[in-house]
Amino acid sequence: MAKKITPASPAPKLETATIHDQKLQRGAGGELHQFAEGDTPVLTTAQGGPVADDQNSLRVGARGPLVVDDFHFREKIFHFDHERIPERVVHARGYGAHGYFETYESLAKYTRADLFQRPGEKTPAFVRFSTVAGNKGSADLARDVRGFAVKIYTQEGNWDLVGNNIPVFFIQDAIKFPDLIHAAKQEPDRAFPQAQTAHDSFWDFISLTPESMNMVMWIMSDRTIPRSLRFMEGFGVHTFRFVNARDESTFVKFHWKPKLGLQSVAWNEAVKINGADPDFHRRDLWNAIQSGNFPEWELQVQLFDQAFADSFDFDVLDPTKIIPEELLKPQPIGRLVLDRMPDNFFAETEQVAFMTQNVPPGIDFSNDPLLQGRNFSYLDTQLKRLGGPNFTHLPINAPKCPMHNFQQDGHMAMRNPIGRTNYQPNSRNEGPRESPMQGYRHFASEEQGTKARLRPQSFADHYSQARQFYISQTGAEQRHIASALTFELSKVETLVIRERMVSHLMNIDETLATTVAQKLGFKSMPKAADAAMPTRQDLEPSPALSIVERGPKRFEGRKLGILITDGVDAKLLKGLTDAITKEKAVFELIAPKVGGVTASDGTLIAAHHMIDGGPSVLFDAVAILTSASATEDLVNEAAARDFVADAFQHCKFIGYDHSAVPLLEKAGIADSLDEGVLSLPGEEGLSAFVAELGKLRVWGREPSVKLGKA
Ligand code: HDD
Repeated sequence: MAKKITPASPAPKLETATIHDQKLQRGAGGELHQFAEGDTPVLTTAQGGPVADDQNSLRVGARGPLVVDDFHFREKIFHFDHERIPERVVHARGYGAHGYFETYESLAKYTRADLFQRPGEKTPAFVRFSTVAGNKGSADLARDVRGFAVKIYTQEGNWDLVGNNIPVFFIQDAIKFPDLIHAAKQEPDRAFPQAQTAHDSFWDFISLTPESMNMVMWIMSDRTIPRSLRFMEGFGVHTFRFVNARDESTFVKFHWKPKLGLQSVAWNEAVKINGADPDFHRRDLWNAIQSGNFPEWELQVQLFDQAFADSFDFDVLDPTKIIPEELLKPQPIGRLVLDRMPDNFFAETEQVAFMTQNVPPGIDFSNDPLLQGRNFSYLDTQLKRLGGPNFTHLPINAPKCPMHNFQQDGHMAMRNPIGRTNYQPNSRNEGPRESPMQGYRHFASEEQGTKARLRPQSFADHYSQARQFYISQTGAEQRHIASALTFELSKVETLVIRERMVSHLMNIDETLATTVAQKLGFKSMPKAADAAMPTRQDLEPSPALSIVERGPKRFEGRKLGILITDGVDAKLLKGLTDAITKEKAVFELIAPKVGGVTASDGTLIAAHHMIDGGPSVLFDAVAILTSASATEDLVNEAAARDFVADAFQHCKFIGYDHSAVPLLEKAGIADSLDEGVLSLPGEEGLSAFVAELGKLRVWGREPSVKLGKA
């Protein structure tokens, strides 16, 4: 029997913690208890020495100099000075949550991966969502790709599926990643713009990189301004391999599908949310999980063999291409549920280290050159970020399965081997040995070729799928793409870059190109960009690519904002809030004063926000329940008028009672009421309103409010 060298037990749990200003202590099972009254622990230095005075530094005389004897002061300030670690070079702003992955059926036929063998088995998981370009403190609603990184702590090691909410990428070769990111982030001489691609460098690089055109369509679509992290898809992007116990391989693409469906905001709304609540996505995830509404995604896979790959119009190794779902239907294989927030943001969300190279036996890589380049980059970056090779000792990164090896020493080593033998083979019969049967076996693919810096011809079609994406969108979504391109290019000062971009659009869709050119004020159209391959006009639209087509058709998980005043009809308000709760949605009350209002029946109702603090952009739909006398004051408040006008402009459903009509008039919408503005009183009014909410937005209104027209 091999003797255990590295203790396999999980890293030690914190004994005490302070959460939300409460003093807490961990019990034996890891559960948190509040300290008993009168049982407050004594403050100590990091060396364990009890502290007598934490309010005043040591000095000579009341008004004299400080002295270096003050080891408590020096240690405290030293530690504070070193609190920050380098932020991630990309995906710096992120938010994480714990949960589990549950397997539906055994996938033994395709993969030997342990987590996919037993139906119903749950495996712990941690997910970190992020934006890409902005710094750690940037706002949540930046137009940007969202990272969707999943770490699953399987019994055969951690599996990191480090994906995005978009299934394609900008570039085909990892060697271009530093250029892409340099161009996207703040320009180096001026350090702006923050968290935005609307500047010369980004579009200069993009317009010189035709392979990015499919991704350009995705990032200019509403995918990059999601309403909630809970309402977006995730994708593994690359083609991977499943490998079964007989070492047979099946290609696989991974997709996360949100249970609550897809939803995005309008651009003008995103801009305002960033001001009203820069933590909008964080707060939303926090509130959902803390209130027991656990977000859930289904893991679906597109499985295919070499024959399918050979017959497909594009190269399955090209990360700028998808396999349309209509062509190859994704199969559901399990679900991911997020049910717990981290105890400590830094320890978990900040220190979590995702690495594409982390795959358990049964999951393998393909020859996608972007994936292979990533497999180098992530390990390297963790060393820089976390300061040494022992970052796997941090509880968030440590596997939750037994592990034994001879790795030792290094900065901050926590898991230290015991005993004399730290090598193998050894004649003492000590320590772990490799296992050809249990261990990871790389798929034995046959490879040959000339060593050279090459790009295959099968990667050369840069426009066909960009066109397919565009023609698969609804009219409203196509308008948003045109508006987004116009907005971004309007911030580009170099005219030739604007023209170069429009010349690419000519290869994607001529109407789109012309619309953007006109909105930018072009006097004439540029000629279409030279293309390595002509755009295929025969690709069928793929409805799966549209967010609106994939909408949830229900209000579950969404939030209604109800603007109330003194004298609000108590029965109507209760009827509405009950109906919303029944839909498994939530509501928040907005009032002139956060202290609340006195309702028609005399009850005092506290509000969640004052009107300035709860603009309608924070809600999926709004209702306005007032009394006639209070409305007289309300019409004079700019924030109240904006509340209504913005909700209308952002194509939201609006419910109102009759006394609110003067406010609708003052907000300038009374003359253009449509099927999305509904009168509430009466049971019929209420149920009609709540039923309509499932449509989420009245996009048909948009052309009349000229939303987003540049
Ligand atoms: Fe990356 C972080 C996703 C290409 C190099 N990447 C990072 C994160 C996500 C992705 C979600 C954040 C992980 C976290 O939350 O900690 N990256 C992608 C996707 C890509 C991609 C979906 C293309 C399909 N990335 C990519 C390339 C390279 C990198 C081609 C380098 C050659 N990515 C990194 C990195 C980061 C990173 C520099 C920064 C911080 C980190 O890794 O931990 O190594």
